[in-house]
Amino acid sequence: RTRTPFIAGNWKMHKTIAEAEAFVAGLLPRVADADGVEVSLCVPFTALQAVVDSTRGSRVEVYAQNMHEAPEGAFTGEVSAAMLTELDVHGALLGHSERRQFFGENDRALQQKVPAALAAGLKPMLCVGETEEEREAGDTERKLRHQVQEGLEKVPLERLAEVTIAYEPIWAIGTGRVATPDQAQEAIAFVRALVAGFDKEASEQVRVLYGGSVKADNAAELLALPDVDGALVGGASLDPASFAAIVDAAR
Ligand code: G2H
Repeated sequence: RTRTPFIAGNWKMHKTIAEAEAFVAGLLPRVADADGVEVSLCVPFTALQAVVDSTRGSRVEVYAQNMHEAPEGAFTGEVSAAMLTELDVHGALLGHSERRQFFGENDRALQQKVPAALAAGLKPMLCVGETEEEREAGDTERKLRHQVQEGLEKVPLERLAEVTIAYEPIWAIGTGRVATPDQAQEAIAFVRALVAGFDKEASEQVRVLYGGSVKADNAAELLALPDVDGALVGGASLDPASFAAIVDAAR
């Protein structure tokens, strides 16, 4: 394999500082030997500093779950890239389906957010995926094409390979309904082909993750697929033992 496997946990709106610190204490010994796997946690803003401090020197990188595209301004409730880099945060999850669904985040904002993150020194993880209705209507590829093309459009070509893309079919998120291996491979290969439309070489380097009800017992099968470079894990990332088991499956 030429691409480093990447397992990211997305805590969503879970964990106080105390709970986050207890999680890290449980996780670090369990992933100390996970050589060759990139591991990150997408953490609520309030616990970022604590998780950065408690994971320093480990293999675990820390991502925010959102970031505003502007450097500063009258955007009440939002957080800028500089506010994140000041805390030594490594990256930012961008365009998670819950942000799109509940907070009106759209492709136009993401077109700004992905390059803004890169320019500030944050690793962007762009989330894409179709709804159940879109899949049933045969619109999966059209939706993915739109989201990937908009999200990457303003990224300088020489930095394209630094973007991670998470393919999360919305019907598989938090539902226990994981995509079949065929569905995951097909959609992720399609996402990679879309990246090739910008730059062939970058498409071979970009990591594309699968997300949606990944658990310790289905991870190995998904991670063995040729185009699947890792997983974005929600529910199963809340417990250190189950998250570490998924990291283990990527080795
Ligand atoms: C999809 C995923 C992580 P879950 O949102 O982002 O969540 O693993 O709970 O389906």
